[in-house]
Amino acid sequence: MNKTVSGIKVECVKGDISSQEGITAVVNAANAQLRIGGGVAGAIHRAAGPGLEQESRKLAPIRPGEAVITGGHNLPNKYVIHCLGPVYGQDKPEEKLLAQCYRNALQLAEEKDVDSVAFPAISTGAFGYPLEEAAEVTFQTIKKILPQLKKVKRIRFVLYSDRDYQVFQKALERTLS
Ligand code: AR6
Repeated sequence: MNKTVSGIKVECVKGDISSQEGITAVVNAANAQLRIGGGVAGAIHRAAGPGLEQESRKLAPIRPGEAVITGGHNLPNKYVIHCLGPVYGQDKPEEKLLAQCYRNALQLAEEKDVDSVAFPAISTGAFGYPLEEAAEVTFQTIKKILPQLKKVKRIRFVLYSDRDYQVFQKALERTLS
Protein backbone atom coordinates (compact mmCIF):
# COMPACT_ATOMS: atom_id res chain seq x y z
CA MET A 1 0.00 0.00 0.00
CA ASN A 2 1.41 3.42 -0.90
CA LYS A 3 0.60 7.09 -1.40
CA THR A 4 2.24 9.54 -3.74
CA VAL A 5 2.50 13.08 -2.39
CA SER A 6 4.48 15.92 -4.00
CA GLY A 7 5.77 13.33 -6.50
CA ILE A 8 7.21 11.20 -3.70
CA LYS A 9 6.05 7.63 -3.14
CA VAL A 10 5.53 6.75 0.53
CA GLU A 11 4.91 3.11 1.36
CA CYS A 12 4.67 0.63 4.21
CA VAL A 13 5.90 -2.93 3.82
CA LYS A 14 6.30 -5.81 6.22
CA GLY A 15 9.84 -7.13 6.27
CA ASP A 16 13.42 -6.92 7.45
CA ILE A 17 15.27 -3.60 7.19
CA SER A 18 18.53 -5.42 6.50
CA SER A 19 17.30 -6.95 3.21
CA GLN A 20 15.92 -3.98 1.28
CA GLU A 21 17.11 -4.45 -2.28
CA GLY A 22 16.69 -1.50 -4.61
CA ILE A 23 16.77 1.10 -1.82
CA THR A 24 19.73 3.51 -1.75
CA ALA A 25 19.83 4.27 2.00
CA VAL A 26 18.50 2.28 4.95
CA VAL A 27 18.03 3.83 8.36
CA ASN A 28 19.40 2.21 11.50
CA ALA A 29 17.60 2.57 14.86
CA ALA A 30 20.99 3.01 16.47
CA ASN A 31 22.46 3.26 19.96
CA ALA A 32 24.48 6.34 20.96
CA GLN A 33 27.79 4.53 20.52
CA LEU A 34 26.86 3.35 16.99
CA ARG A 35 27.80 -0.19 17.94
CA ILE A 36 26.13 -3.48 17.16
CA GLY A 37 23.02 -3.81 19.32
CA GLY A 38 19.77 -5.75 19.30
CA GLY A 39 16.73 -5.32 17.03
CA VAL A 40 17.31 -3.22 13.92
CA ALA A 41 20.89 -2.32 14.84
CA GLY A 42 21.78 -5.99 15.30
CA ALA A 43 20.22 -7.01 11.99
CA ILE A 44 21.88 -4.15 10.08
CA HIS A 45 25.35 -4.70 11.56
CA ARG A 46 25.19 -8.46 11.05
CA ALA A 47 24.22 -8.08 7.40
CA ALA A 48 26.68 -5.24 6.77
CA GLY A 49 29.68 -6.98 8.34
CA PRO A 50 32.33 -5.61 10.75
CA GLY A 51 33.35 -2.77 8.43
CA LEU A 52 30.16 -0.92 9.32
CA GLU A 53 30.98 -0.71 13.02
CA GLN A 54 34.57 0.25 12.26
CA GLU A 55 33.29 3.18 10.25
CA SER A 56 30.33 4.16 12.45
CA ARG A 57 32.07 4.11 15.85
CA LYS A 58 34.32 6.98 14.74
CA LEU A 59 31.22 9.17 14.45
CA ALA A 60 29.97 8.30 17.97
CA PRO A 61 28.57 9.32 20.33
CA ILE A 62 25.41 10.85 18.89
CA ARG A 63 22.56 12.52 20.75
CA PRO A 64 18.82 11.67 20.63
CA GLY A 65 17.34 13.11 17.44
CA GLU A 66 20.71 13.17 15.69
CA ALA A 67 21.57 11.28 12.49
CA VAL A 68 24.88 10.38 10.81
CA ILE A 69 25.60 8.60 7.53
CA THR A 70 28.03 5.81 6.60
CA GLY A 71 28.53 3.42 3.72
CA GLY A 72 26.38 0.30 3.43
CA HIS A 73 29.31 -2.17 3.38
CA ASN A 74 27.85 -5.65 2.65
CA LEU A 75 24.25 -4.48 2.70
CA PRO A 76 22.42 -4.18 -0.62
CA ASN A 77 22.30 -0.40 0.02
CA LYS A 78 24.83 2.33 -0.70
CA TYR A 79 24.35 4.08 2.64
CA VAL A 80 23.23 3.53 6.22
CA ILE A 81 21.79 6.53 8.04
CA HIS A 82 22.10 5.99 11.78
CA CYS A 83 19.47 7.71 13.95
CA LEU A 84 19.33 7.74 17.73
CA GLY A 85 15.67 7.77 18.72
CA PRO A 86 14.48 8.98 22.12
CA VAL A 87 14.09 6.53 24.99
CA TYR A 88 10.40 6.89 25.84
CA GLY A 89 9.86 8.43 29.29
CA GLN A 90 13.47 9.56 29.49
CA ASP A 91 14.63 11.70 26.53
CA LYS A 92 12.20 14.62 26.38
CA PRO A 93 10.27 15.91 24.59
CA GLU A 94 10.00 12.51 22.89
CA GLU A 95 7.78 13.75 20.10
CA LYS A 96 10.20 16.46 19.05
CA LEU A 97 13.23 14.17 19.25
CA LEU A 98 11.55 11.45 17.18
CA ALA A 99 10.52 14.03 14.57
CA GLN A 100 14.13 15.27 14.47
CA CYS A 101 15.34 11.75 13.62
CA TYR A 102 13.17 11.67 10.50
CA ARG A 103 14.01 15.25 9.57
CA ASN A 104 17.77 14.83 10.05
CA ALA A 105 17.84 11.48 8.23
CA LEU A 106 16.05 12.92 5.20
CA GLN A 107 18.30 15.98 5.26
CA LEU A 108 21.38 13.72 5.04
CA ALA A 109 19.73 11.77 2.23
CA GLU A 110 19.16 14.98 0.28
CA GLU A 111 22.77 16.07 0.81
CA LYS A 112 24.02 12.76 -0.61
CA ASP A 113 21.65 12.76 -3.60
CA VAL A 114 19.79 9.72 -2.30
CA ASP A 115 16.61 8.86 -4.23
CA SER A 116 15.15 6.20 -1.92
CA VAL A 117 15.21 5.72 1.86
CA ALA A 118 13.86 2.89 4.04
CA PHE A 119 13.06 3.52 7.70
CA PRO A 120 12.29 1.11 10.54
CA ALA A 121 9.85 2.19 13.27
CA ILE A 122 12.49 4.13 15.23
CA SER A 123 12.25 3.96 19.07
CA THR A 124 9.32 1.50 19.13
CA GLY A 125 11.34 -1.52 20.24
CA ALA A 126 13.93 -1.43 23.04
CA PHE A 127 13.31 2.33 23.50
CA GLY A 128 9.63 1.74 24.37
CA TYR A 129 7.83 4.38 22.30
CA PRO A 130 4.15 3.33 22.04
CA LEU A 131 3.48 2.26 18.47
CA GLU A 132 0.34 4.35 17.76
CA GLU A 133 1.95 7.51 19.11
CA ALA A 134 5.14 6.87 17.16
CA ALA A 135 3.19 6.23 13.94
CA GLU A 136 1.31 9.51 14.35
CA VAL A 137 4.48 11.55 14.96
CA THR A 138 6.24 9.79 12.09
CA PHE A 139 3.66 10.57 9.41
CA GLN A 140 2.87 14.08 10.67
CA THR A 141 6.60 14.79 10.35
CA ILE A 142 6.90 13.15 6.93
CA LYS A 143 3.89 15.13 5.70
CA LYS A 144 5.59 18.41 6.62
CA ILE A 145 8.91 17.45 5.03
CA LEU A 146 7.63 15.99 1.73
CA PRO A 147 7.17 19.34 -0.09
CA GLN A 148 10.78 20.31 0.73
CA LEU A 149 12.42 17.19 -0.71
CA LYS A 150 14.18 17.51 -4.06
CA LYS A 151 16.23 14.32 -4.39
CA VAL A 152 14.32 11.73 -2.38
CA LYS A 153 11.54 10.21 -4.51
CA ARG A 154 10.65 7.17 -2.45
CA ILE A 155 10.27 6.62 1.30
CA ARG A 156 9.60 3.13 2.59
CA PHE A 157 8.66 2.12 6.12
CA VAL A 158 9.69 -1.43 6.93
CA LEU A 159 7.66 -2.97 9.75
CA TYR A 160 8.64 -6.16 11.44
CA SER A 161 5.34 -7.57 12.72
CA ASP A 162 1.77 -7.71 11.38
CA ARG A 163 0.58 -5.39 14.13
CA ASP A 164 3.31 -2.82 13.50
CA TYR A 165 2.49 -2.94 9.79
CA GLN A 166 -1.26 -2.42 10.40
CA VAL A 167 -0.71 0.53 12.73
CA PHE A 168 1.77 2.29 10.43
CA GLN A 169 -0.33 1.60 7.36
CA LYS A 170 -3.42 3.13 8.99
CA ALA A 171 -1.48 6.19 10.12
CA LEU A 172 -0.08 6.63 6.59
CA GLU A 173 -3.56 6.48 5.04
CA ARG A 174 -5.02 8.83 7.64
CA THR A 175 -2.26 11.40 7.48
CA LEU A 176 -1.22 11.51 3.83
CA SER A 177 -4.67 11.64 2.27
N1 AR6 B 1 13.75 -5.04 10.47
C1 AR6 B 1 12.77 -4.13 10.68
N2 AR6 B 1 12.27 -3.83 11.90
C2 AR6 B 1 12.81 -4.48 12.95
C3 AR6 B 1 13.85 -5.43 12.83
C4 AR6 B 1 14.33 -5.70 11.51
N3 AR6 B 1 15.30 -6.58 11.29
N4 AR6 B 1 14.18 -5.88 14.07
C5 AR6 B 1 13.36 -5.24 14.93
N5 AR6 B 1 12.52 -4.41 14.27
P1 AR6 B 1 14.66 -1.48 17.98
P2 AR6 B 1 14.74 1.25 19.15
C6 AR6 B 1 11.49 -3.49 14.80
O1 AR6 B 1 14.68 -2.07 19.34
O2 AR6 B 1 13.45 1.05 19.86
C7 AR6 B 1 19.00 -1.62 19.88
O3 AR6 B 1 19.48 -2.61 20.73
C8 AR6 B 1 11.12 -3.66 16.24
O4 AR6 B 1 10.10 -4.66 16.35
O5 AR6 B 1 15.54 -2.05 16.94
O6 AR6 B 1 14.98 2.55 18.44
C9 AR6 B 1 20.00 -0.50 19.66
O7 AR6 B 1 21.30 -0.92 19.89
C10 AR6 B 1 10.59 -2.28 16.59
O8 AR6 B 1 9.25 -2.15 16.15
O9 AR6 B 1 15.00 0.11 18.02
C11 AR6 B 1 19.56 0.57 20.62
O10 AR6 B 1 20.20 0.45 21.88
C12 AR6 B 1 11.47 -1.35 15.76
O11 AR6 B 1 12.03 -2.18 14.74
C13 AR6 B 1 18.08 0.33 20.79
O12 AR6 B 1 17.85 -1.03 20.45
C14 AR6 B 1 12.58 -0.64 16.53
O13 AR6 B 1 13.14 -1.52 17.48
C15 AR6 B 1 17.23 1.19 19.88
O14 AR6 B 1 15.87 0.99 20.20
